[in-house]
Amino acid sequence: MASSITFTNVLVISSLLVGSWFCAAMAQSTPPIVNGLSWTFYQSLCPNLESIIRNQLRIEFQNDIGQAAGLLRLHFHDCFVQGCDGSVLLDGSASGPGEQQAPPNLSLRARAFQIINDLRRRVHNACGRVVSCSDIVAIAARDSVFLSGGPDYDIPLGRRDGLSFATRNATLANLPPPTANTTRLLTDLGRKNFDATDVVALSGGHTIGISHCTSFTGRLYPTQDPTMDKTFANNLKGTCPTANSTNTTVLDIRSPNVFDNKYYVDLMNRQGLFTSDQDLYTDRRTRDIVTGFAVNQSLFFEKFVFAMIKMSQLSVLTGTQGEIRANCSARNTNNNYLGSVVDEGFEAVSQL
Ligand code: HEM
Ligand SMILES: *[C@@H]1O[C@H](CO)[C@@H](O)[C@H](O)[C@H]1NC(C)=O
Ligand SMILES: *[C@@H]1O[C@H](CO)[C@@H](O)[C@H](O)[C@H]1NC(C)=O
Ligand SMILES: *[C@@H]1O[C@H](CO)[C@@H](O)[C@H](O)[C@H]1NC(C)=O
Ligand SMILES: *[C@@H]1O[C@H](CO)[C@@H](O)[C@H](O)[C@H]1NC(C)=O
Ligand SMILES: *[C@@H]1O[C@H](CO)[C@@H](O)[C@H](O)[C@H]1NC(C)=O
Ligand SMILES: *[C@@H]1O[C@H](CO)[C@@H](O)[C@H](O)[C@H]1NC(C)=O
Ligand SMILES: CC(=O)N[C@H]1CO[C@H](CO)[C@@H](O)[C@@H]1O
Repeated sequence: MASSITFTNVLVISSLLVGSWFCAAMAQSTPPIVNGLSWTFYQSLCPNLESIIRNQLRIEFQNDIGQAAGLLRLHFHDCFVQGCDGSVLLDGSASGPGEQQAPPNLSLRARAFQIINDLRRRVHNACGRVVSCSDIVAIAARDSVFLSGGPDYDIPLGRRDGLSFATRNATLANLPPPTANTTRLLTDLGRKNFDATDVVALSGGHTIGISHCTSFTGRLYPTQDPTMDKTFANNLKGTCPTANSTNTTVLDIRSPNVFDNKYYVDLMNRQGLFTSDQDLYTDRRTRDIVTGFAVNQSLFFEKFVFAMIKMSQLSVLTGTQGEIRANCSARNTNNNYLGSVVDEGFEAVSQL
């Protein structure tokens, strides 16, 4: 695939500029790429990697489009805690509590983990054990955006899988809670080098997917958050009759399964679900950015792609760091590694 942002308006410009479009698009819309990652990393190692993943996800999403949201959130959690190193995938049950056992992770979808392992099996069957689980998560998140109606774009590849769990404390420290206000988001994400535009754009991930009642009933009980639209609040009380209800609701009431800019329209109508969402419109530092995205979807897509490529490179392992896991749920050293390779019919493995 060509290395450029390919949503409509940029695509038109790129195709006109032929020879020089690559640099033009890169300079405009792409954050710096860290050493060790590249746009063509698997070109010879696994040329069909991206089509294998996209084709399989098309099938998954025809069956359940909700999984797109699960995969997008998985990538966010992976990257924010200890870097995009696949550590969120490690099954903690055998080796003690990891990211999976920490509260913010409890609502990650079990099916998202299964889909990643299934994609890993397909990719490794085609190419051998050359593609990392962290790259598979990054590609799956990108495809989830596109297959839900969002922009298509390239991401740099070459991440390696981490060898260690993130601690419960590291998870809590790195994932802001839904009760966070804009000050907290700007501070927390600012430490990871995201600016206000990035923060508002990344929050637009909430244009798809669902939430459990407990993530927002603090805004309903015992007292109703006055910034919340009254009708919206009453409907939410129907969905969540008590603060501890186990029910779920959609994050974007206007178009819950479509990756579009309606999330920002929700915020302008005081129908954001979390404090962390709604306060982006209340706070003067981010309000105009919200409005800008609400009135111009192309602008949102452009800033979202920029911020996602940035997020997808947080503290990545590259080169000979880490490993390429044979099973996304476990470190290779915790596996009967040769056994699993023989089971899947490989003869040789190029990287250990
Ligand atoms: C900025 C701070 C963020 C906070 C405080 C936050 C918080 C949350 C919470 C509390 C949920 C619902 C969990 C539940 O109760 O089931 C959620 C869901 C979700 N978040 Fe975020 N999030 C943030 C940023 C992001 C980012 C950067 C992305 C991706 C770009 C993202 C994508 C999603 C998606 C897609 C869902 C729905 C998941 C599903 O349907 O399974 N979030 N988020
Ligand atoms: C984790 O955080 C808790 C509360 O902040 C603290 O008591 C505990 O010592 C921390 N654990 C580790 C391993 O840092
Ligand atoms: C934002 O939240 C922080 C705690 O994270 C709090 O100290 C601060 O007062 C809040 N700011 C506003 C304007 O509510
Ligand atoms: C869950 O939410 C739906 C839709 O709002 C509502 O009809 C249903 O009664 C709720 N279920 C429970 C157990 O509260
Ligand atoms: C949920 O909250 C209600 C009151 O708000 C309480 O009566 C009930 O015991 C709680 N249930 C659980 C499982 O905590
Ligand atoms: C919307 O944003 C795009 C992308 O930045 C920009 O090219 C376009 O001029 C904007 N449209 C309007 C009507 O402002
Ligand atoms: C992958 O690792 C997990 C965690 O150790 C284990 O439960 C699972 O059976 C493994 N899967 C395969 C196919 O070996
Ligand atoms: C409680 C819960 O949903 N935990 C999830 C955390 O991650 C594991 C990964 O194996 C999922 O299976 C769980 O569903």
